Amino acid sequence: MATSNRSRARVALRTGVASILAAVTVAALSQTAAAADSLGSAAAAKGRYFGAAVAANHLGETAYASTLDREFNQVTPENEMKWDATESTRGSFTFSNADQIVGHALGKGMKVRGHTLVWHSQLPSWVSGLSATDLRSAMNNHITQVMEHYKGDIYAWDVVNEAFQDGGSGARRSSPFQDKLGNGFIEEAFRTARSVDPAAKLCYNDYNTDGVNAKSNAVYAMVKDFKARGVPIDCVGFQSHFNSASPVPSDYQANLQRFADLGVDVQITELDIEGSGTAQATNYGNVVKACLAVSRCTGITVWGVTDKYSWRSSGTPLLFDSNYAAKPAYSAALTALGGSGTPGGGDGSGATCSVSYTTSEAWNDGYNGKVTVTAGSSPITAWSTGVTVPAPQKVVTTWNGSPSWDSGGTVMTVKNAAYNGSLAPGASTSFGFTVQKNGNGAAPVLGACTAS
Ligand code: G2I
Repeated sequence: MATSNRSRARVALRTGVASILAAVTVAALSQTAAAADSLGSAAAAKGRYFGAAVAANHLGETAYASTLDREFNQVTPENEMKWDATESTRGSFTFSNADQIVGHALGKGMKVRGHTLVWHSQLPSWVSGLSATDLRSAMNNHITQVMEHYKGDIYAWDVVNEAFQDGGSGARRSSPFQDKLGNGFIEEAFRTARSVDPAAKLCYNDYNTDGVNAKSNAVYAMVKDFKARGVPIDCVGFQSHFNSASPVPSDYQANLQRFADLGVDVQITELDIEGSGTAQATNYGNVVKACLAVSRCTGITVWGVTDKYSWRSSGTPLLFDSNYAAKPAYSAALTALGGSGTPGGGDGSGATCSVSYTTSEAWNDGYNGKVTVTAGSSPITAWSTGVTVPAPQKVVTTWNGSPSWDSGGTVMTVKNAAYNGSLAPGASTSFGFTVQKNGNGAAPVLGACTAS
């Protein structure tokens, strides 16, 4: 809240100082500053959610959890609900990692999408060894046990994932389910799912179905048939993993619309777009606009919080870089949603920094600490961070930074010196300080780094 107020004050200050700005521009700026300032809140204002795939093992990382909690209002467990994670041994169910994600999400008021009940991948080997009769009962039991466990907690399930082949055939993909149970396995999975949790939305989810093509035509025909025959299906997920070989199709919106016209909701379920800068930002903006243009497109999920942990990290396909700095793609997505385009109501510059600590020297009753300050993906002109030394330690001197202390000399805020505030994206500088231990050898604790 304090940061946000300070940021708004900075925006207001700049607005006032720039007396050459026409009145109409001033009005536009103040409107921008007051707009929704997270992906989730901006999407909610449009009656939609904006979510991210989440991995349980990163929830303990402060920057990961705080970015998730600040920006998103829906989560999809990235791997934790898959068959190999929940039933690696037949009849023995493990929910601890998925429970961690669901607990976190529900505690923050986020929706959870269940991913996924029946999929050929991440399938334990015992499943592929079963006879048809046995496989049918194992599939229905898996759906039943997992859905029972999460009954009431999951707004939508990817009941069946990726059951169609790539390419022009429009055929079903070979899998233990397809090969032994035939086409009817999808219908059976949906009927079982409905009987277990009638309140959950039941979705079919796939990739390379984002535009009109042979594969999406085959899915379309299946959904049309399901609706005609009363097979329970509520939604279709379009994964939307894009890169230069598989760009955002020009008929993306039209394709979403034709499915919506069958009487199902549509969702963008695993969005990531490889690239960087303006090109990536334009693509993200266009995807968001396509969803907003289709009234039954009820939400967008990006496939990860940060490039740092993306399944294709080297393609930097997400909205936050590996230092959790918001990328131009973030601003484009937020702006398309009608938000301010700046993370957490930031100052609009995109300036961020991170800090790390090392002890450079230590002796009997003292040590020299070194803090490295690194700019995020935008250039910065000033930085500031907190350093707390554990009492009764006392900071006796600092260099390469401009400190202010509390009265006890244990908490200081260090701002850049006149000569080391400006850093290029990703560049680092450091400052140092000498501490008198006074009998306590514990290391100092750093506060968050803020930049402008
Ligand atoms: O491949 C991208 C996605 C395509 N649609 C379905 C999604 O469920 C799928 O997600 C990815 C996860 O993002 C990866 O994290 O599914 C992959 C597996 O098919 C996941 O990768 C696996 C690795 O292959 C394993 O080695 C690893 O143990 O992640 C596991 C957990 O980290």
